[in-house]
Amino acid sequence: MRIDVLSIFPAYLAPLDLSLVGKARTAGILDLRVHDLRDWTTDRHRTVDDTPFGGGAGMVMRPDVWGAAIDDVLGADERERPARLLVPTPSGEPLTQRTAEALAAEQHLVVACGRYEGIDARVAEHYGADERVRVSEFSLGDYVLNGGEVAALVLVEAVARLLPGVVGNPHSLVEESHGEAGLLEYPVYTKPPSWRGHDVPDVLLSGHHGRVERWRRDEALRRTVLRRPDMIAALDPDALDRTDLAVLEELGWVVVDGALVAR
Ligand code: JFB
Repeated sequence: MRIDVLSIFPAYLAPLDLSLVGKARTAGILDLRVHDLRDWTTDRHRTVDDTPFGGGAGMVMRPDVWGAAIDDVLGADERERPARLLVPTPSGEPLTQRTAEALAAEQHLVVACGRYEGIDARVAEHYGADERVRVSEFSLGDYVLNGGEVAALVLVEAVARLLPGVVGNPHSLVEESHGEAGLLEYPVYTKPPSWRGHDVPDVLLSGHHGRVERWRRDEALRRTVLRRPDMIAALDPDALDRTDLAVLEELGWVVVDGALVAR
């Protein structure tokens, strides 16, 4: 997979040389190119922003600079298999594991990291009508950042770890939070069995695989009820066993008209 990241702070993307993403790059699984947007400016001051039409605070990034940069990183062959233009913005659709999975199946991603008050809206509009690319404006969550670079880091890491050959054991991908189960992960423990008076739950030392599995499932349900009731409400009750439903009932969740609701 090829990923181009465009930013006025390319140094912000330096962590992508490290760890799993760095390994994917050296292994040739990921061709990641980070570019300085100012390379596409044409004036002496390398200007990327200007004042907003209609007035208001702050500055807006100019569409002409972005257009020149995006045109250059898009290949001539993109009509066959459109590239994906990903634009982090606080007003975008939430980035989810499902998004990351879909993007991991693509050939070419372009991430346009804005700063200031964001990128002139005509850039997304223009490339939205361009056959070579599909545009997605996405958000990391409901809090305000200063620019798109952190979102680009998050996106690249979330996608790169799904590429075949990047994460050692593909089984570890299916069991994790936001995987197929629709639950948060169960708590994990390692040695020593007793640490500062805190003991590893006996069941995990019992060697009884069936009981371990059931305990983990109960803990996952418990955590999800406490931390992410929205995920409980989204569960399909038909995908739950009788013990799941009993645990949920104890935690105040019952099935009404085929859906889970808090009592
Ligand atoms: C992303 C950004 C800004 C307008 C602009 C570019 N979850 C998120 N919060 N904030 C961002 C984000 C994501 N993804 C984000 C790109 C840009 C913020 N800004 C600053 C702040 C408020 N309104 C510029």
